[in-house]
Amino acid sequence: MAELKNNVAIVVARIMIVVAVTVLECTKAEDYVVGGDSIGWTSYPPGGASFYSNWASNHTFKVNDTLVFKFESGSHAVAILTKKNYEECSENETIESYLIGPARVTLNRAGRFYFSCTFSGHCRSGQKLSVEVVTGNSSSAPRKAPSTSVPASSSASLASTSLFSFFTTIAFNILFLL
Ligand SMILES: *[C@@H]1O[C@H](CO)[C@@H](O)[C@H](O)[C@H]1NC(C)=O
Ligand SMILES: *[C@@H]1O[C@H](CO)[C@@H](O)[C@H](O)[C@H]1NC(C)=O
Ligand SMILES: *[C@@H]1O[C@H](CO)[C@@H](O)[C@H](O)[C@H]1NC(C)=O
Ligand SMILES: *[C@@H]1O[C@H](CO)[C@@H](O)[C@H](O)[C@H]1NC(C)=O
Ligand SMILES: [Cu+2]
Repeated sequence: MAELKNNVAIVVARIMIVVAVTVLECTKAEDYVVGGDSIGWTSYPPGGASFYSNWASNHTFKVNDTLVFKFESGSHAVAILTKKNYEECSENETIESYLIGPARVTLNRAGRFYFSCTFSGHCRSGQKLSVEVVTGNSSSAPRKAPSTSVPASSSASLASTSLFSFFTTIAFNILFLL
């Protein structure tokens, strides 16, 4: 009987390790296509300047997630600006700029980022985006409900989630049998 309990304890410990690894995988960095796949990064987005802030409010961005700006090189660009220059659409004063589309920008710190197109007039017509980035831990970064613009690795997260419930169910069944 003692031996059986030991064996069960080992199995439960193994399951707990698998569950822990699965949970860690759920917090790995994701790619977000700015504005969604069909609109992308463009001047005159539908609804004007509120379009990209609405898009941003549909997501929770964590440190090391990547924004993918989809645009045609030579027609648009993307730059990181200061708050002041973002608000005033002074897109000629950039911190960092990306001229080749699609541009991948990793959100490498927590806090707020300000982006705009650097082509004349595009910022004022609504091609600007500000995002708040949170430290990537589960207590501070609850995921929002999935929206139409699904992040690229969501199928992986879904698989992890079902794996998680699968192993949790097994763990509870074994504990119940004890
Ligand atoms: C944000 O999410 C809402 C509700 O899911 C959706 O109707 C809307 O189109 C989304 N907005 C953008 C810009 O993706
Ligand atoms: C982000 O990535 C860097 C480099 O890969 C790593 O050192 C850092 O720990 C990561 N930060 C988070 C919060 O995942
Ligand atoms: C950017 O443009 C503004 C006016 O639109 C001008 O005052 C400022 O000097 C320019 N800055 C640079 C670095 O060219
Ligand atoms: C997780 O979030 C808490 C509360 O927001 C914060 O105090 C803590 O430093 C975060 N941990 C990491 C590893 O980012
Ligand atoms: Cu542009």
